[in-house]
Amino acid sequence: SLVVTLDAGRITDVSGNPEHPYTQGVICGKVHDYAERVYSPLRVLRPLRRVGEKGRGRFEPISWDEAIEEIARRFTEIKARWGAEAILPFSYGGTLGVVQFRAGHPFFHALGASQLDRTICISTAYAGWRATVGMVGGNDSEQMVGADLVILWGINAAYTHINLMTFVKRARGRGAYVVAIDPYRTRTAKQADEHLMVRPGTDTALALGLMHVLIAEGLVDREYIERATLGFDKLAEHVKAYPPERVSDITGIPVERIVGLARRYGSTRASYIRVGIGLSRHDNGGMTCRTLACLPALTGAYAHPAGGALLSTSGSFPLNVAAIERPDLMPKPAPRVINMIHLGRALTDPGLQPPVKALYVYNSNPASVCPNQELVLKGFAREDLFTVVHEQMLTDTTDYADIVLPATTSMEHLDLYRSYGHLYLQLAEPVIPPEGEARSNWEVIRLLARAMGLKDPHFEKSEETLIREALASDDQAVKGITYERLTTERWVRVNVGRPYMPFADGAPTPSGKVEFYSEWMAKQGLPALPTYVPLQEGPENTELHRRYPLQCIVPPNRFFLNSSFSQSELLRKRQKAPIVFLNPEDAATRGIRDGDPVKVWNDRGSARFVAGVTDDTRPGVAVIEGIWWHKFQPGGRGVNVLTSDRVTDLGGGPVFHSNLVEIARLDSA
Ligand SMILES: Nc1nc2c(c(=O)[nH]1)N[C@H]1C(S)=C(S)[C@@H](COP(=O)(O)OP(=O)(O)OC[C@H]3O[C@@H](n4cnc5c(=O)[nH]c(N)nc54)[C@H](O)[C@@H]3O)O[C@H]1N2
Ligand SMILES: Nc1nc2c(c(=O)[nH]1)N[C@H]1C(S)=C(S)[C@@H](COP(=O)(O)OP(=O)(O)OC[C@H]3O[C@@H](n4cnc5c(=O)[nH]c(N)nc54)[C@H](O)[C@@H]3O)O[C@H]1N2
Ligand SMILES: [Mo]
Repeated sequence: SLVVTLDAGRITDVSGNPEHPYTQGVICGKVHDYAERVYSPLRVLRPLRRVGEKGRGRFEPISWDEAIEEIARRFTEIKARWGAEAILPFSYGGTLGVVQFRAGHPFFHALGASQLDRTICISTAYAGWRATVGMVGGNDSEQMVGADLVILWGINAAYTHINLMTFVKRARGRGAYVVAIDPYRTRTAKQADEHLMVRPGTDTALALGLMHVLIAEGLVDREYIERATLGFDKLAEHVKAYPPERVSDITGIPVERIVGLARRYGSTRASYIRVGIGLSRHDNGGMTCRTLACLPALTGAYAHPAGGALLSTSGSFPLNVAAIERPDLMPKPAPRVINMIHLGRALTDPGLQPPVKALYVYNSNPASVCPNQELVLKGFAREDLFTVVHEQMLTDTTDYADIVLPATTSMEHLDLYRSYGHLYLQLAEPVIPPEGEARSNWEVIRLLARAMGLKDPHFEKSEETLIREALASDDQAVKGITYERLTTERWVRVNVGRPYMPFADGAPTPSGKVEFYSEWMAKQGLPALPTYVPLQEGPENTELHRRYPLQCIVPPNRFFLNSSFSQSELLRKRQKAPIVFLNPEDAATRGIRDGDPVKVWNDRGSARFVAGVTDDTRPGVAVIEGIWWHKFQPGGRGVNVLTSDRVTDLGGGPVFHSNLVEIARLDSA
């Protein structure tokens, strides 16, 4: 929740709202400087039409009428010649507002366009979590303040969930022992009492090692297991195969640290595990999340008011989103589905029928954020592809657009916000009028619907009406939370009670229990019990590892939000340069010194970085934080030329962190 200060109609300051129970007055640096973004010299202020080559980003201004007329004409032609599936919408997280996030859905559904499977972030983690506990939820993170042990597992909260750190610090101030589990020493790990520098992609093995000790030493809660779980006897037999010695070999963590953490965890019922999405971005990421969700069920921490675990609170906001998405407007049979992380393939596959002939991008910067960037850019460069990009900024993606449309920021449009970290719903009203000729996602979709002759009354609705319809859900968790309440109270906690312990007596799985043993996993072709499955692209792939001996993880940096804020000169300066961190040992064998320009490459591509030599990362693991727009990166290519468009074990998500590379000094490369 933000407090925005205006002077003569201009934003002069943005700060965290001290009254909001989760924000508590704290916001991150990038949002503090939000005015810089709203008034950025790279802001799109008028509709634009391409005049130069694709990729050059050269445009002439046109009117809204001309832009909408041209898009409607091209969509109509493409639909007539190739069928509506030749049109593909592409959108993701530019705004997570309930209306503006899914504004395009009803239009593209009614058109019969290809559907987009939005897998790039949470699909894998959520699928894994659901396998064990049946819903995407967990104990309220505010309750962590009362915990005696906090484990931050694969989450760099100091960068990515800054408000969570308020509660971590309070817990620690009360005497809680804080453990961070991450392949490198993040800013979060530096604030913890203990850091386990796990080898990327081996967390399942680590968790199985903990389970081995917990069960062997009788540090489990028999009563909770009996009452609320399924498959304990099978699990107990199974984890005998994961003694700490074996787990130490797999994870790179010393035996005594594994045993130590297991004993600490087993003797603390007020233990709170906060799991990040990061560790799901691996070949085996779904299995990892499923496995971690089992741990609090062994000790009974799920039933402790200051214990348990959380991946995300998304499942606690059962809004009526169908009222906004309108899947009923789709023709039958439903149009084909394209996985968003296969954008490059979809744009270049000669066998795809019909081919993708038109792309409508909003809320996303796919030229920067999608894996296998070389293939994505090859697709974007197609002269016969009609690309529309609705954007706030002149990004790497708008450089390839035929038409660019100016978008409002969250300061300029109305929306309803839920959360994936806390339990409050909130309304945000515009604080300034749209800059230039900017329009919100929903306004543009309404214009397009009218221009394409779509008659459904849905396209007459206002943003406020859509919010009211989304709130009109029968679910107990949001019952009684009305538009009026939100305008007067500003934020409202969902009706889940306090303390919130959704798995205290079981879980909404098929068996009604927390499932150590999962039939559903078996149906997906995966082991039914938590099992360590090595990465496809990791050291166990010895042939590939010989050529590319470094595991390269690519987590967020501090001052960007995915590729957003890369437009800001101020924040680019704070971020210094696109950096690859590597261990002094790996640097020495390659003759690399701190600050050297280097190239990082694999079979998918090559990009340039500055070497950051540090023992914050372990030998064999390189770290590239953040996504710089590649137009600001020397060599014109970004981190995602290195990442693969392979899918994970569950949910069709990306394997951003399962990535083998080699690094060399630029002058010798
Ligand atoms: N400043 C900033 N904040 C952000 C974002 C941003 O770009 N910048 N992005 C936002 C978005 S969209 C999301 S989804 C969230 C993501 O936020 P997080 O849930 O924190 O996920 P990641 O940042 O991808 O990864 C978190 C940590 O997982 C670690 N990791 C990688 N592989 C492994 C592994 O095998 N095991 C373990 N234990 N750890 C591993 C990474 O090193 C990283 O420190 O953050 C949001 N917040
Ligand atoms: N290497 C690497 N790649 C990653 C990740 C990583 O950690 N490392 N993280 C992945 C993750 S978790 C995610 S979620 C994705 C995110 O990928 P994206 O969803 O593409 O997120 P952003 O890069 O923030 O780009 C969002 C764009 O939407 C625009 N925008 C913002 N608000 C609006 C609006 O209201 N309307 C319109 N039309 N546009 C708007 C912004 O200006 C911005 O350019 O990236 C993924 N890619
Ligand atoms: Mo994300």
